[in-house]
Amino acid sequence: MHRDSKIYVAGGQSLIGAALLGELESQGYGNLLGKYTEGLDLTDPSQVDAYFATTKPEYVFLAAGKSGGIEANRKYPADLMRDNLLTGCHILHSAFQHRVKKLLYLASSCSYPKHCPQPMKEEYLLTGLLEPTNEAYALAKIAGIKLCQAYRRQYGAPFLCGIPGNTFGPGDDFSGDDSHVIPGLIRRMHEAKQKKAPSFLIWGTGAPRREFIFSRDLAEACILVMNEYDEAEPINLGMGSDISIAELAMLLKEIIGFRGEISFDSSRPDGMPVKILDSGKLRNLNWKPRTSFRKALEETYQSFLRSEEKQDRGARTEIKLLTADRRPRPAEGRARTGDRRP
Ligand code: GFB
Repeated sequence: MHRDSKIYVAGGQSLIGAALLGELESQGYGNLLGKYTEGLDLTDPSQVDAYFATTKPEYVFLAAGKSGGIEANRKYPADLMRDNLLTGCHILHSAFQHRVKKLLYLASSCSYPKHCPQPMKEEYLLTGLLEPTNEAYALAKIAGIKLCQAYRRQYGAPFLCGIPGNTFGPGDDFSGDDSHVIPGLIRRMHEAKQKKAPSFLIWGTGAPRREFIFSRDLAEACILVMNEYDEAEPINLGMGSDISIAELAMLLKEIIGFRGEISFDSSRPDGMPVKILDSGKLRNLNWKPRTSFRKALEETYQSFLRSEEKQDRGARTEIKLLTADRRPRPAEGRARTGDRRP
């Protein structure tokens, strides 16, 4: 990519998409698309094609498609699968039709089998059954990988696939129940701190291990891959270290300042027992994460606090406006008087 190349980040409002736009901008790429595309429905092929025809992007990062944590995957498997299948399908086809120079499709580490040897190498994809809690979403992501490879094989399309670890960062979905573990724990633990709750319940046993990657570091890795990698085989995008959910909860407890006890709700599912990527190929491109895990968690917590403050301010303004609405306004009085005039 050149600094003036036209680059489209599909899913620019998603956690990874927004981080990509931010990182591209800070590296001096100035011709970016995807920041303001709220009206565009990526599950509609005609809208996607019209967008490509009008904007003519040269490079595409495909970070679109709904995602969510273990509970969202339990509640909405159809929505997650359909959205990711359609989005992937239409963007890949339009990118092929409009001859983009390169496209990087972002899959997910849940595409690997439930009982995969660890760390997971790219060649272990499709060597075993998937984790049931995210099977629908994972199948859609695998279909995306396979579709990229099929376009490459049949038409020589310059499509790449990256497989990120569990991503987190500022601007994450902190909604609580449907979020991934880091933003979900941040919200729930912060609320427990505010209520001075004596204890806090972690979902599952706390034993599963996850490899997390900070969204800004991931964005940097994606840009490097776009510039330096050109193989049909996917490339893992991981930090290289992992942590148990129980250890993660203790770290967040310290950062958030929650003083109660931590306990575990083992009636809830654990999901995959371990998910650690072998990111040797990425290391060979000379990539290393810049941000320490603790600093990345702190930055994410600060972003949560800012978003809460913004919401509180919004709610206060709304209350003020409602109260003001109920007061008789001089203008209204004048209008009424005026109305009575002949
Ligand atoms: O991040 P997470 O929702 O998804 O959960 P997965 C990771 C682990 O944290 C699971 C536990 O063992 C959860 O049971 N956990 C503990 C919590 N407390 C909480 C909490 O408050 N919220 C959440 N969300 N989890 C997802 C897939 O799997 O990984 C998606 O479901 C996606 O499809 C994503 O691929 C990367 O890592 O288990």
